Amino acid sequence: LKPAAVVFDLFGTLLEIASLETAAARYTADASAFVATWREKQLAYAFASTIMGRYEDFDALTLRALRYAVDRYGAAAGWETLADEWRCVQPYADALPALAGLRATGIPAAVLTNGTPATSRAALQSAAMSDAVAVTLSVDAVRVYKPDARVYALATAHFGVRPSELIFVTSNGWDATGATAFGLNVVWCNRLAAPAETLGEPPATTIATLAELAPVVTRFRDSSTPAPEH
Ligand code: LAC
Repeated sequence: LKPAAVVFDLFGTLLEIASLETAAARYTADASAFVATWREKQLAYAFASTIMGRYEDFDALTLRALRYAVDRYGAAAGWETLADEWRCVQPYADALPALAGLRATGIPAAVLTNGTPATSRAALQSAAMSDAVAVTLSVDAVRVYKPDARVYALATAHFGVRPSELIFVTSNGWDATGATAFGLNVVWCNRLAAPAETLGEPPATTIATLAELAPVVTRFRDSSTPAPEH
């Protein structure tokens, strides 16, 4: 069963959020804790705004979360410019090789992200991934955030396929839970060796880095059943 596409989460999966620490260190003492809180609040506001039915785009929520991190840790004047750093988050070292390997299989790569169309496009451009990613789908089209089913439906609608015909790759456990619930063939790239999520069904496959993705995709393509547990 040739997958119609391999759909990737963007921030945290292809792009390394910890790379924001370099810019943050110019404004605050504990850059690591600052960025971790910034990301945690960015996601918390995405979840909360969806549950409340009060959508704001990811750029707006990222700025609100940044302000929270500044209030929590302090930051030098001019910290607002840190919000623009999401347009140039560094790629993981395994990301471009994995996209190149996918290109060799002829299966298109797509991105499905909480990010706004503009910020996601800029981030892919900055990471030299624009050519490798055929299409970028943003939650902004449905004004709710992952793991709402309407987000994953953007991918099945775009490709005109059933969930079982797509592979979805994410490093975020909560995203893997949501995509699995929707019926996508999920590859969880457990980069941080985190425990398995205890909510919902486990992902079809777990890998440690994207270097392990090609054999998973090939196995999926050469079998009629979803990619087996890795
Ligand atoms: C994304 C991050 C928020 O959707 O996981 O790109």
